[in-house]
Amino acid sequence: MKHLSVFLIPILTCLLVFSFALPRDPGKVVLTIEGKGEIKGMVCAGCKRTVENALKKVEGVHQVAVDLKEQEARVEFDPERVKEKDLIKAVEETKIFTAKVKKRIKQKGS
Ligand SMILES: [Cu+2]
Repeated sequence: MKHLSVFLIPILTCLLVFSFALPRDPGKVVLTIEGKGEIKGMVCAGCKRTVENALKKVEGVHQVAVDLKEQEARVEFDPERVKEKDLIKAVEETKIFTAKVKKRIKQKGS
């Protein structure tokens, strides 16, 4: 029995470490960014930064890429901590822009 645990403990430790190291499937969404009122949309680097910063501030957001030409923001986030409405709310809070979901990017295996 003793020699069995000599094998088991390293294996179990290994599995435990490995399960933490495995990246969890992130949530991925593309948001269409629109301007509010007079504002037509994102027109300059400042607009881009405003939207980027607003989204990056949301806890659980991993990555934000704003595309001025497409007027969209790609966001990668932890789906256990962030919901799409949190992202939309964050953009709304700029008081300059609004956002809506353009598409959800499916992960393989989900
Ligand atoms: Cu601007």
